Amino acid sequence: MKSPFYIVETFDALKQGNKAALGKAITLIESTKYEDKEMAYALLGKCVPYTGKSIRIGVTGVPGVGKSTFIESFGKYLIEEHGKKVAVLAVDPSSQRSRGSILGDKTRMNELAVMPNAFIRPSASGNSLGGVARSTRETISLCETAGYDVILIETVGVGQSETTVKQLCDFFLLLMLYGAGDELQGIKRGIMEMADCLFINKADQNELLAKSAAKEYSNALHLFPPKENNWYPKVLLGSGLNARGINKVWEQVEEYKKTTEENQHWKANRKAQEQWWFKEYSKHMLIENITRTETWKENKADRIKDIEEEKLTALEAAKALLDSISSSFKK
Ligand SMILES: Nc1nc2c(ncn2[C@@H]2O[C@H](COP(=O)(O)OP(=O)(O)O)[C@@H](O)[C@H]2O)c(=O)[nH]1
Ligand SMILES: [Mg+2]
Repeated sequence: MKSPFYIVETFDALKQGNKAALGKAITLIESTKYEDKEMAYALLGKCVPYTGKSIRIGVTGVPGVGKSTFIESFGKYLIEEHGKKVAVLAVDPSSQRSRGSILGDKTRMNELAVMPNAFIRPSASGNSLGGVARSTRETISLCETAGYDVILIETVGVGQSETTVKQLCDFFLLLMLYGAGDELQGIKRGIMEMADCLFINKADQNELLAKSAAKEYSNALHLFPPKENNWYPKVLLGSGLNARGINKVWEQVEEYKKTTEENQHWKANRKAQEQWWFKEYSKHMLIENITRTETWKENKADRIKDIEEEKLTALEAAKALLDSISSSFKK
């Protein structure tokens, strides 16, 4: 049981940018224990006035494209050249199973990890993307309260995760590989359409090929309908490994912020995200609150037996289970 002063103490330490407190606070909001929830909500409530001030950048692309390497260089650049405080978070539910990519990410960000103005947190615990993304969103609030002004969110580019991660960030950066002839394959049209900037990575290996890929992608982007926010994504090329071209990426981020602040889209996007998360949270809370009741647990066990004994079909059993919950509400 945590002391009643826990929230106040943690919050004060957070505001002073204490990394150990930030780490502990994240562990609290990631906890799936019911008794930790109230504390987590209380802490997040205190953070509200201090959140929203950072730039949240999603970095996506297929495994091996060089996201972690890019983030290491980019993070160092932002700290050293722009005096930023940089937090790195990962949204990758698959890493929970192997634990491999957590270690991988850690070792690839060795230099960034030891910088006083950097904070790196690997993927949250949680067995679904929804769970990971929810706690990542709350982690962003905690990082902002601790004074981090650029948040980099690494995510694997495998389709479904992009849609959710898009709801976490202001700017979406897609890292791309190039190869002979198949430039437009391997990455889904929908993901390209969501990107605010494309970065052809590993240009240090074959500059010519990288350049021709950049041209092709650039042509492809022109075929997409113009975005509501009046932003035209650019295709850049460079090397995360050699920190080449990363300054251009930052220029794009700043220009994006300026453009969308002027046309009100920056705020509109954050507001739309707030609505999206409201739906996501309420759906989750509904499920969580109902499935932890005894009525649910008992009835569920009975219905499973009914299916096993071929008394009910799956659909009938599900309906009966829901009916039992509804009638318990009426009592
Ligand atoms: N030549 C070259 N190799 C790179 C570059 N960026 C990353 N790599 C290498 O590509 C591999 C995968 O990088 P990593 O950052 O872990 O990719 P991630 O899976 O997208 O996070 C590693 O062996 C890196 O050293 C780059 O800009 N140039
Ligand atoms: Mg990685």
